[in-house]
Amino acid sequence: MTTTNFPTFVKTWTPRINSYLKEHLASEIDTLQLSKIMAYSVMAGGKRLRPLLFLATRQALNLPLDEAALRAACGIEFIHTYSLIHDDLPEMDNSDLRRGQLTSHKKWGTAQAVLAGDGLLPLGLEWIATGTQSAKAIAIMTDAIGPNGMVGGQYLDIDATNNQETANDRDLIERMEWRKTGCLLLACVEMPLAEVKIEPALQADLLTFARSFGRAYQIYDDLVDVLETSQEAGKETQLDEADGKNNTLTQLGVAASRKRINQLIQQGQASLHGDYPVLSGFFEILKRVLA
Ligand code: GRG
Repeated sequence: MTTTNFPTFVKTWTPRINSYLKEHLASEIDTLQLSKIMAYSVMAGGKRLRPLLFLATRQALNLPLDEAALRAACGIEFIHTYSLIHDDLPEMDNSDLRRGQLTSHKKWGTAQAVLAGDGLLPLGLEWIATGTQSAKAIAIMTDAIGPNGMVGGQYLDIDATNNQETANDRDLIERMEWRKTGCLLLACVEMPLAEVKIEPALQADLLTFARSFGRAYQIYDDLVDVLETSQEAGKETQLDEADGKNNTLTQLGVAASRKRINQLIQQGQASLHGDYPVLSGFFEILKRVLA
């Protein structure tokens, strides 16, 4: 079924993603307790934004939304969940709450949480490989999450924390936020694009959409930290300032950060030319933090 609007797309595909994740996490991991610890974080909710973006891009490009696509989409969610588990560790952001429940290390112990994340990363890559049958997709994903992508962004984030030298360095913070969060979101659009031959102009437009959304999403996430309660956000909030984090929000303040999100939304929407209502709907998520 082809869905033409974002809420219907989310309502249709989120339960399918959740069912596939639940069933296959249980049946494809033979150490019961490890599978339980991995499932604890994966199945705790989460918006499934990245698999939805991957599937919505496939739909926009008239690629099949079959079981193989669903498997690859769920592989992306594993990789995202690994990053959340590791990001929450005492040696990283030291968070107690994630997705409305205790973080993995708080519930199961640090070694168990590290291993649950370590298990999700290769399993995610395996699901993307078997789902897409594409070496290109794996290259896109490993680039996006490696030292020049998500892990590199996380490194820069830690390096910039409580660091006066970087507090006012806009370029560094832009690079850090893009790598930490934008790269993985961009990969969700790049992987389907790698499967099709389309007009270079259309390809450029879809990449502009993905870059605008990916860039805006980290600023949105940092605004959630200051504007929402823990209960509203499902994770601890009001942490970044106390932890000495440097980000777009600490550099520019709330009003200018909202302005930047608005600019990115306009840029991303313009690149879609009103042609892709499901992709365009992803920007609605960001509006939650705009006054
Ligand atoms: C420790 C080897 C090692 C690597 C660390 C932890 C890490 C690599 C990278 C972290 C990157 C990170 C956690 C970025 C934040 C991204 C972000 C905005 C997360 C929130 O995503 P949502 O809003 O959350 O989609 P849900 O819960 O809805 O999925």
